[in-house]
Amino acid sequence: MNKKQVLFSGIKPSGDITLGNYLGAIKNWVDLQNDYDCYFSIVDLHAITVKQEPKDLRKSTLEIMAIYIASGIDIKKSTIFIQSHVPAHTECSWLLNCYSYIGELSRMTQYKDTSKNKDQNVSVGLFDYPVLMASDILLYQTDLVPVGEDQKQHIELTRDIATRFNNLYSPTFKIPTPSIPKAGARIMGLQDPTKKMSKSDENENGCIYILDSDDVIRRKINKAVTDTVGIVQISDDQLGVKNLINIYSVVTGLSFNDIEEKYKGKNYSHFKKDLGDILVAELSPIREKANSLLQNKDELLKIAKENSDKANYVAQKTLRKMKKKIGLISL
Ligand code: AQP
Repeated sequence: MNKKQVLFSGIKPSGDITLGNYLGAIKNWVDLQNDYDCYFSIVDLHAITVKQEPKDLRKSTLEIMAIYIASGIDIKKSTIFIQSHVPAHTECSWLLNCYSYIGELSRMTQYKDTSKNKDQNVSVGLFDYPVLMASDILLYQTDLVPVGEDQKQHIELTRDIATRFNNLYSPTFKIPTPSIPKAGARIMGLQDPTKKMSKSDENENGCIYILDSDDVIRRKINKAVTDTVGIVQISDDQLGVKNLINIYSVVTGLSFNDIEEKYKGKNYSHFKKDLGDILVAELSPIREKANSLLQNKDELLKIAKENSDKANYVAQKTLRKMKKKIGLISL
């Protein structure tokens, strides 16, 4: 039997998980886990590149873990672990820092966007985030990295760093390929459809959170920004409606055409009511299961421990290889 290819992906616990994280990442992972040897991490070390309240960080970390499992990630098939439980990530990151250039990191769009309004309080960690991300990926000899469109540049950088290291020494890392889902690649904010839906958005009405109650989901969809055109159609002049159609399509599997056809002659409130129902049907079983898992924190921590042992084993193997090639003496 051929060995399965390796897949790595993760979400950072920088707030409550949104519909964007779910449709752009988790939902796709559930299908991919049958064909790949998957590592799904809760990347807490990435979260602290911007300020986090310790109690919120702890809460979000466990919530993400519960949401992964509740969404259908099977711990018998996939490895779900908390990044800081595998010290190889930080060690590898230091080593790779020495093979990464300030110029290439300065070109990262996400860094430029996140640091824009922060002036002197931008941490070195925020700047260096892509090198830690490269470490996350390369330690597992990853073939495929499913990410949203916004992360593509970081995967390209990972490939550059890995190729540079391989050429300098000898083949050490697999060169990973990004996989951008066609649908759900970019879910936009409900209040500002020119910006992607983000956990850290200060306007709660802009995001649907996976643990939102049914009423809140329906209310947020009802309040979502639309326009005065009044036609349910895909148009770049109707960004709010376009985003809602995209969400509808990713959840139901219906094409944009099917949806336009279905809502011909119907008003936005009719369309929004249906979309609210569709999202409630998708998310409420996940919320209920996640909340029930969160009742038993010890069990979640036990899963985290077992899975991090597995991740540690694989990551250490790559790290040892790196150190040897660099010329570091091992005991
Ligand atoms: N709006 C989105 N549409 C589609 N995919 C998205 N992802 C995030 N937002 C959307 C995908 O979710 C995965 C995990 O993301 P992350 O938490 O590691 O980082 P992020 O992309 O920075 O997520 P947020 O929600 O925007 O967090 P904050 O606000 O803290 O920066 C990735 O695959 C991402 O593409």
